[in-house]
Amino acid sequence: MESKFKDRLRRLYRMAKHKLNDPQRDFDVATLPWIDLPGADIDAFLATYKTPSDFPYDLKSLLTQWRDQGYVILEGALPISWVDGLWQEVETTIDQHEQHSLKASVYQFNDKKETPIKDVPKEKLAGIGARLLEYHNSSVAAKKVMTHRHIATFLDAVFHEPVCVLQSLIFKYGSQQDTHQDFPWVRSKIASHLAAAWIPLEDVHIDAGPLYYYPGSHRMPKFDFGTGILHQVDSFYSPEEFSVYLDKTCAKLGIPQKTLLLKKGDLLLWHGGLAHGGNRIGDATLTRKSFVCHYSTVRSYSRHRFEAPEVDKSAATYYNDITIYVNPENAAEEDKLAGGAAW
Ligand SMILES: O=C(O)CCC(=O)C(=O)O
Ligand SMILES: [Fe+2]
Repeated sequence: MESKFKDRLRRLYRMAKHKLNDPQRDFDVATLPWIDLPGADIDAFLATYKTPSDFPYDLKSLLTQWRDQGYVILEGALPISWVDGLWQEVETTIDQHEQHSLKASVYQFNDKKETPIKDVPKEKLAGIGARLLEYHNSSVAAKKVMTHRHIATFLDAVFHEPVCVLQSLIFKYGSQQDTHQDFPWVRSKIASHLAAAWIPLEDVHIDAGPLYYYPGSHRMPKFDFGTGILHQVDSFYSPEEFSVYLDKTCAKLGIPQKTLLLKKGDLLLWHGGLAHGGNRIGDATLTRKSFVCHYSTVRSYSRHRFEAPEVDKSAATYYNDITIYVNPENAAEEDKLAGGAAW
């Protein structure tokens, strides 16, 4: 009893200390992307912005939807041959996993501790709960898909400064992730410089655990982990409490949950503050092959996070003006899957 009381006191003391340190409670207005600033004027932006002539969507309505709803869907943006080619390459990579050091995280195998796929049994890699991490570093095909010119055009309009790839994940099955926003975890210097793409590598079935999202939730009041808006190892509140907060606050604000049922070739782009998650898998025989890509700006993410502290510039390649840093942890395998080079 006494020790419980002491624990409580200790927690209160730590919380008070954190409050005094004045942790970040919201995105910094000084570095917000223009479109997130109060009164963002899309017409004024478009008056001087040069939209590529082959961009097949109405940029004005996309930017308006991004500003107000925190996401856009680009239907039929990607060549089906690229999407199929990428998945075939992933299947072969899983099949020949002993030849690859790219990493995976697998539920109830190495939970959260990322392991080279050569050390993960094939059945685990190909099963529910597995995700391949930073696959794009090994694959030219993945690099091409994640920087497709329509994605590049939209991200360029949103950030209006040089964009880079921050992180990527490949899933064969639904993630079944609880509701979350990405910015507390997917981190770079400027928390608001974050966007993501959800790219289906097959048509999404309703029973395969589709992604869900809350339109407009990118503008809801931010959750305070007790250590500010970013999740830290010593945060007082857990990801589960964060998730409950998001679901409850969206319900209170009258924001309905939407389910994402995209077709191969389509993609969703979402704002780093949009609340989303993965539905439960209704039918465990159904796959939900997908490629999730996170982007930031070069200003916010100026070098690869795995780089040694003394290195201030990472080697990089450029696709449609998007910077992709070489993964310094696995540089020998950068672009080793080169099939996409012919596309
Ligand atoms: O694909 C999913 O179900 C969720 C992925 C996700 O939330 C993420 O990678 O940020
Ligand atoms: Fe996410």
